Amino acid sequence: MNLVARLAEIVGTNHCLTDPDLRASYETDWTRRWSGPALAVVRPGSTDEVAAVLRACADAGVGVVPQGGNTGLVGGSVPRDGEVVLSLRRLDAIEEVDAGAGEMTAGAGVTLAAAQSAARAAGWEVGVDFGARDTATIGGMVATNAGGVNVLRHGAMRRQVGGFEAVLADGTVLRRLPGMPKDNTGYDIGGLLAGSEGTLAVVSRVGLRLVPRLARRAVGVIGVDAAADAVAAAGRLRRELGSLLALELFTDDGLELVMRHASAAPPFDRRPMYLLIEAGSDEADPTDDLAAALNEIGAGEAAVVASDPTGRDRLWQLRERHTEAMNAEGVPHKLDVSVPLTRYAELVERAPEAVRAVDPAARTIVYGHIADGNLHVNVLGPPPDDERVDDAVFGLVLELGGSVSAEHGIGVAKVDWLIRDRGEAAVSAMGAIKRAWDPAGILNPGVIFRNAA
Ligand code: 2HG
Ligand code: ZN
Repeated sequence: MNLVARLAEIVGTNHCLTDPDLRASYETDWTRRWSGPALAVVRPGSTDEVAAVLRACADAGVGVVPQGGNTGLVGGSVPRDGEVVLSLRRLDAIEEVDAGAGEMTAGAGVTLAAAQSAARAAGWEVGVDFGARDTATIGGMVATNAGGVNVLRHGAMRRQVGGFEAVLADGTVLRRLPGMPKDNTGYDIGGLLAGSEGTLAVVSRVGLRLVPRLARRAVGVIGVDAAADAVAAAGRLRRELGSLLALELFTDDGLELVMRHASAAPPFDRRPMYLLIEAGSDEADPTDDLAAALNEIGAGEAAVVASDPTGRDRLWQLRERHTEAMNAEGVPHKLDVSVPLTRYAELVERAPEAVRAVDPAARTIVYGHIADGNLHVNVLGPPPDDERVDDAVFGLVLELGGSVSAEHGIGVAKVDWLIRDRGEAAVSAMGAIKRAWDPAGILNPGVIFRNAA
């Protein structure tokens, strides 16, 4: 029996997609920068089916590209060259929310938004949040160690993983659910899976460690004149505002695009840059604290604070809709980088200059999670395969002592830069792990490593 027939037998004909029209949305990434043909898209409905699919692909020596919500930005979840796309979206059951322990067991295909609703109903919250919440899945978030807007308070996805279930390339199932807050029994496999980008195993279920729900919230936006002022303000807010939950940077160029494509209105007279600040508390309303902190840092007239859900959401849209506004303008280069906070202002100033040096007509828009030293450098204009843009920005980042991937991963986009960032010894140690877990190199070939096996 050929592989496709065997896969159809495992998951059912309806869930083994070979028709090009049905495969299309699984074959192209969200930015339209990466796409490739899949042999088939399979949508297993259970862990056993995931294991059987992997065994069948291993027997046939065909690569497998695991895929969650396909919201990744580094080309790690779309096929390159006739692999089987393994969509985990049907594993969408929230099996258990333990309100006493603050834990949730969820299938890999549960969306972040669904996990958040279930957590909130039990008085808890998911520690990670970001704009693609309606589509991104918990399994994909673990596989990519997703970050987002609350990392400064709760850490990235790795820190939310209490337990896991994952399927190795040969179909073996590893399970530690729901997991325990303290567990020092040998290697931390859940921690290793976080950020492995589908190259070591396929995450099928996750034991999430929830964080307390901070139901009372306030959001502020202030204007600043320069990146150095934004960094200084961010430093003070981190020290002085105990209820700080999120601290984001965007510029007037970015706001301009958001206004054009998402019909948003500026909160006050335009300034070169803006900081968005969210404070949260479970008891006292944090609005006064936030307003006082913004006053202390001299925000003056260029400041606005909202406590009601609609007003908060309106302010958040100014930052969250950047990604979609970029996409509406064209196919952007997306360079997700981080540097030590002491070099952040320099990065914000110099990244556009570095891009201009290779393409004077390019438009560079930056925004990001300033408290984490994380900047999203988006470049519009140069064609997606113009590597000079990526080289210019990544070269600058390494000069500033930073990382070429803060939260989006390596995918296929940054494979050549991994070694320059981490060095040969570290990458060869990673390669040894990859070969031990997936000797035939069938899991997400071409992601993280150029030659998987
Ligand atoms: C964000 O922070 C996401 O909005 C997407 O990580 C970043 O659009 C981007 O480059
Ligand atoms: Zn981000």
